[in-house]
Amino acid sequence: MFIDQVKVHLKAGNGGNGIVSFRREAHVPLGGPFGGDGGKGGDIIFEVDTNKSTLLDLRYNKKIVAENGEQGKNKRMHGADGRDIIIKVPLGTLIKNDDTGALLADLKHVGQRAIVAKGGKGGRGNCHFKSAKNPAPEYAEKGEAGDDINVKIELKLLADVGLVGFPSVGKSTLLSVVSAAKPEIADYHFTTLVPNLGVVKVNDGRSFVMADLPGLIKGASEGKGLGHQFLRHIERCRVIMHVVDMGAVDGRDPVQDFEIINKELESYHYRLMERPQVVIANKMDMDEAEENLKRFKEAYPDVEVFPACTLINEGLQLALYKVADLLAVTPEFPMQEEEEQGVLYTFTPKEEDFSVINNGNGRWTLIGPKIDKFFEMTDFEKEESVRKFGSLLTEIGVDEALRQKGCMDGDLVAIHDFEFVFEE
Ligand SMILES: Nc1nc2c(ncn2[C@@H]2O[C@H](COP(=O)(O)OP(=O)(O)OP(=O)(O)O)[C@@H](O)[C@H]2O)c(=O)[nH]1
Ligand SMILES: [Mg+2]
Repeated sequence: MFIDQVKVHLKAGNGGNGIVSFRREAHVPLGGPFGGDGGKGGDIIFEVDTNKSTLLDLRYNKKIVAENGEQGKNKRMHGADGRDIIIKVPLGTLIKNDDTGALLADLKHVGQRAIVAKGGKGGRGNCHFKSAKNPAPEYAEKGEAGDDINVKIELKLLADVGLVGFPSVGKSTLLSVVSAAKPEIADYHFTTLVPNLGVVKVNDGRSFVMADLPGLIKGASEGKGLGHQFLRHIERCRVIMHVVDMGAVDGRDPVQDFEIINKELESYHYRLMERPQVVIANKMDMDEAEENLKRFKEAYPDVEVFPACTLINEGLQLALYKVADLLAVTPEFPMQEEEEQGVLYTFTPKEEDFSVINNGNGRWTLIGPKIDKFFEMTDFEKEESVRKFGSLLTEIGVDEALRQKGCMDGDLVAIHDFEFVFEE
């Protein structure tokens, strides 16, 4: 089974602690602070590797942990930085924060790298805190914690051209004769479970990446067959090569086939029908092929068709020129996430449940979406409901937060127009 989605927990290295130490040497009576800084925690970096085509290696690696920075050393020496971890992924990999859904990296260029989980900074040793007032500081900073996130890694195949059609129409055969790819070819349906990529070189020197995709069937856009999970791989293809079996080897009607597949592309929500199509009339060596092609042309007079016999690589060169021409004039289609997200490589901070505002004179205000929600759900006429409201606030940490900010017994806390007296 083709792995195109994996969830992994990433823990970047923590920064090492700075240390407290003092210079003690013979003949140096007042040796000052001498504690060094902690090292930086290791980052977790994702990098495009064009030799990879699946996320398979990540499947068994549920948690990836980068090394922590070492703590600082005496004599102002830095602790060693934690080693970074570099995870190689195929071109076209998307990494999302699994908790918030935010897109963290969109790896679509050869050699591209993205730091997805950042290691913590090392804490400063006490040698940094010396001042006239405090010539011998007894404290040092702790290291910063490294990012700790759950990510969802998705692979969207990155091909310029996608081969689309019913099962067994000869998509993989086509890819195998125009590129060095060696996909499995057989006369049973759904031979291709994993999309294969091949680099196609046209005789005039132009080249592009082609993907053979698993066969589509009627209802694929609603999840039937294997089509559904792979339709989204077509999203990034700029041109579609639509292969039709003119030999009608499986007993279907090629005229209908063409319409059914286009309907599926249309029903899928990624505007797949907006991509230009190059139509291949395959298996022209079969007896009924000529007759079917004639009917096909009558049914779709405006569609340019390239008759071919992929088995012996016949009739494909013109179609490949056509693809290269179309690629030259067809821009990339923005993907759904990009349109929604706008910005890439952003971390969305977790939304706070509430905030505490100090109004002075022992008066405080609480605001925030969770508080509003509880507030709306509470009937302030009923004692029990009010009590429940109180315990919900405690549950999300309101008491603790108020106390931390300096709220004292007897202070007044307001939520909208409701006020209560704070007591421990
Ligand atoms: N007669 C004839 N048979 C062909 C031709 N091209 C491919 N075939 C045969 O058609 C069968 C299916 O070919 P594949 O290339 O595996 O078809 P596919 O579209 O990739 O099929 P799936 O991966 O199952 O969707 C194989 O038995 C091929 O040998 C052709 O031009 N003529
Ligand atoms: Mg195939």
